[in-house]
Amino acid sequence: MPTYLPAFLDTLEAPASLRQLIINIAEACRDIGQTVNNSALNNLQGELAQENVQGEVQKQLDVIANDLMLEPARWDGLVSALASEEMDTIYPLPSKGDYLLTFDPIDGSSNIDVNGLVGTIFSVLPSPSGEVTEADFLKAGQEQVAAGYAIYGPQTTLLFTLGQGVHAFTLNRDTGAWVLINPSVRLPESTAEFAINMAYQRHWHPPVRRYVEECLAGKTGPRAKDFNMRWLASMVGDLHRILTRGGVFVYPTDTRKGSENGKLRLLYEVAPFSFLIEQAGGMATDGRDRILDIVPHSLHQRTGVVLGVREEVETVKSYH
Ligand code: AHM
Ligand code: MG
Repeated sequence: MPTYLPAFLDTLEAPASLRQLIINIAEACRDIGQTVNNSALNNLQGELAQENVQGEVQKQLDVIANDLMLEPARWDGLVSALASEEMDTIYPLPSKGDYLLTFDPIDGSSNIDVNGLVGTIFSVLPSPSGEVTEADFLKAGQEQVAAGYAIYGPQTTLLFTLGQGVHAFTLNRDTGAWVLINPSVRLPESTAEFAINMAYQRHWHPPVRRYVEECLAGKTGPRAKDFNMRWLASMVGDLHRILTRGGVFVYPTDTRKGSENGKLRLLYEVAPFSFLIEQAGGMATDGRDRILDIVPHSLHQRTGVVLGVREEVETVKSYH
């Protein structure tokens, strides 16, 4: 007998409101996945003539997926405010729910038009009881009560954590039900696979340069093993592979103008994945410090990131 999402959530120690919120997010992700599947048929590919607050050109799907994530929160009474990669400021709701929800509606947007991997990342923080301001979102990642992502690949898969391990579900596309495929996702102890965009090599700082050079040196180098490399230009895709079979993901700060603080956003990309990776037995840092200890100073703050199998993340850290 398959185990479905609501029944599995009942086995976790969490308030009913949080369990319901995960169900609602999963439903929104199912709708986003369907929209992604049909995007070419419905002329939903391509860019809009507008940019988000970070100066990135928005795709049609970025905006539609953003609305699909907002939709359930408007009526479910569980969320008091939201923040997203695609919204300049926070989005407060009239209802005073227990939670704040942050998300990246379509991560890996550059893959949309090439039928590559994209997904949705989310993070849940406790809400204050009174009026919500941006400052209420600026909490260290360790205050998250839930985090997860959906990936719209050959299968539609959802992984999430409520701080009791990482759980994986796959969508039955015929019935619309989320079916448990792994109650406890764990990272292996070691790996021989790294993920980094090599095109920026000349801009890297010495510790990252050293780490990658040593991986590339293979069996006869200081690491004494051959490494493989993968880069999907989709954090969701790369991290899903790492959560499935191990690896390390590096998107460092570098010397390019605008990349001094890295590319990926702390609140709704890096913090949720760091929570998941730690819960799966891995490690997540900005190169030096634990990501989940960093207190953000702004909503769309960027950070360098090294996360995945502990041994590799420790190695990069030791070079800093
Ligand atoms: P996005 O949220 O606008 O899609 O940007 C984030 C993505 C990550 O998914 C991916 O790891 C990274 O940007 C790829 O960047 P680059 O093109 O510099 O390799
Ligand atoms: Mg993103």
